[in-house]
Amino acid sequence: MIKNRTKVSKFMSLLLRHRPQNFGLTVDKYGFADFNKVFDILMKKFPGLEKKDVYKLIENAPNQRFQIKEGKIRARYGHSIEIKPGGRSHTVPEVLYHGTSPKNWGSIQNKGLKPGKRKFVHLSISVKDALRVGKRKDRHPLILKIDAQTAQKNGLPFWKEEKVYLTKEVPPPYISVYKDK
Ligand code: HQG
Repeated sequence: MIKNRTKVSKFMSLLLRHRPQNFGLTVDKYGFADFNKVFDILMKKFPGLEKKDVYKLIENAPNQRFQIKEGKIRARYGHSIEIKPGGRSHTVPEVLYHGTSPKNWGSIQNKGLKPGKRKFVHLSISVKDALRVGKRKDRHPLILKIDAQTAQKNGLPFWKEEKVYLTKEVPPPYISVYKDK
């Protein structure tokens, strides 16, 4: 059993979302890498790590960061490397949410949501998830409501990765501040 689960998960994010090339790892256009190669790289950094630890870490992650399929592994979202999202544009719920720092609101109002260092804007399916994401940025995050269905009707593509929706950007007309009833 591994003790440093968070460290392993963070390192896997670095490997599969941001810097595969730094570790001699090749990923395909969807971001999939050979699981055994990833495991070899992980073992060098975390001696004693076993494959079952990695499987368990992936299965137990509440936000389904990684996917293992047919001997390959990928990060489902969060990339700064160029990847194609899996599958086609998905039908979206009427609204999606985005948790951010209140400091960003002025700029978001002007420019809309932009992917920043990542390749996609990340949207949540619930206020609860958006709060968790926003709390990474501010103790009292701002929750934004995204008029996703209208945006999709007007041609914006969305891709679903478990509980996260990805899109290229969200223009200001589809964004408002979420208010608790
Ligand atoms: C903000 C985590 C100013 C945006 C989470 C966000 C998520 C703007 C920040 C996933 C802006 C980028 C992604 C604009 C966007 N002006 N600020 N025009 N447009 N922003 O970390 O969405 O836990 O790259 O609001 O769970 O916070 O690692 O994106 O605050 O699903 O698995 O720019 O990462 O996943 O921050 O988080 P990030 P995010 P893991």
